[in-house]
Amino acid sequence: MKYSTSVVALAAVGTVSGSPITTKRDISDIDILNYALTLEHLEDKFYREGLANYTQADFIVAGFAEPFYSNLKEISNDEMTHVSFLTKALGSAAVAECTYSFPSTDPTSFVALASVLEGVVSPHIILDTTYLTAAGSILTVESRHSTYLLTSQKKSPFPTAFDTPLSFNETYTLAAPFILSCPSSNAALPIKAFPALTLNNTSKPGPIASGDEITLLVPDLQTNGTNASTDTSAEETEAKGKIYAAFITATGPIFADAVESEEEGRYKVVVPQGVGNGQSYVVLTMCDREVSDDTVVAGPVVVEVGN
Ligand SMILES: *[C@@H]1O[C@H](CO)[C@@H](O)[C@H](O)[C@H]1NC(C)=O
Ligand SMILES: *[C@@H]1O[C@H](CO)[C@@H](O)[C@H](O)[C@H]1NC(C)=O
Ligand SMILES: *[C@@H]1O[C@H](CO)[C@@H](O)[C@H](O)[C@H]1NC(C)=O
Ligand SMILES: *[C@@H]1O[C@H](CO)[C@@H](O)[C@H](O)[C@H]1NC(C)=O
Ligand SMILES: *[C@@H]1O[C@H](CO)[C@@H](O)[C@H](O)[C@H]1NC(C)=O
Ligand SMILES: CC(=O)N[C@H]1CO[C@H](CO)[C@@H](O)[C@@H]1O
Repeated sequence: MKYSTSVVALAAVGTVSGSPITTKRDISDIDILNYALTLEHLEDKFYREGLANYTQADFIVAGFAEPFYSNLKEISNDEMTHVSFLTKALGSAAVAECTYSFPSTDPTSFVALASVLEGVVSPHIILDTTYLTAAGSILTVESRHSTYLLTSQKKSPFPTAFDTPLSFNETYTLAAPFILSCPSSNAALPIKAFPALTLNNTSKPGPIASGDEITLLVPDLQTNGTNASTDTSAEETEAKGKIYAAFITATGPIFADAVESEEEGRYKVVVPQGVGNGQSYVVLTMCDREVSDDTVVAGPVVVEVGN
């Protein structure tokens, strides 16, 4: 589970005066709670659908141990509780559930997607101390869900010493593909999704290791075989400059060249040394010194690394 550096940073700000950590604040507490609620709604609906789609017997046939189904019910119940907690805290400002589309088709792909979603959903910067406590206590439960789901898939329950910090907009980019539409009465949040980034598994089967070449695709930029010669949109122009792949880690991004192939929107990247095991988050960026919302071109995408 990716934790929010912001929550930790704020804990530091609250207790250590003259802390070097500064937090950019262009988003209100209500927006932040609604952002958290947006992600909790998505998780809540996902687990309820999964429990409706698959029976206990389905999970056993797929190789999950006997108590998995009842534990899944508990996870689902936790998400429902998070939704009602945040909805109550926000009162009439609370955003409502949206409509979603989840690509899982069987118990195994459902659990794999659950593991990705648990890594995505985390409460972020919440300044008010009341909310900070609540956010922290939601966070620890979500990370136990994540651990349980990883273990159930026979993966390492704690693959790295640090979890990955992502910005609001990067996190939202991972959630956005599952959100089809939201009620028009929901307040518009000051967040946006970057263009989607996907991984094409061209190399060997199994997890990806340092030194492997991977292909990253930006579907929005792909011209699908036709030459859009007159298209000079901002995104296309940006993509013409030098592009890097940044593997985001808690100790800072690790950059690699992203070489665009003849076909637009396809980038070849050699996975750099030093990327931790487990779910790694990769963005395409215009800069090889830092990753910020001003430099990200597309992504993140989750890449499973096993060195
Ligand atoms: C549940 O099944 C429906 C109908 O097949 C499908 O559209 C939906 O994506 C499934 N949801 C999950 C979480 O597996
Ligand atoms: C996220 O994107 C929105 C919309 O472009 C922008 O206003 C906001 O500043 C971004 N968030 C951060 C933390 O940069
Ligand atoms: C993904 O890679 C395979 C194997 O190289 C290739 O046949 C396929 O066209 C690629 N898919 C996309 C969307 O680029
Ligand atoms: C890549 O391929 C491996 C093995 O073929 C598969 O287990 C993994 O899920 C694939 N990853 C993605 C992101 O498609
Ligand atoms: C697109 O344009 C390039 C450069 O002019 C050319 O080499 C390529 O064959 C064109 N592709 C298609 C599908 O027309
Ligand atoms: C520019 C364009 O039309 N891109 C499309 C190419 O195909 C992908 C996958 O089908 C679409 O997602 C893109 O929108």
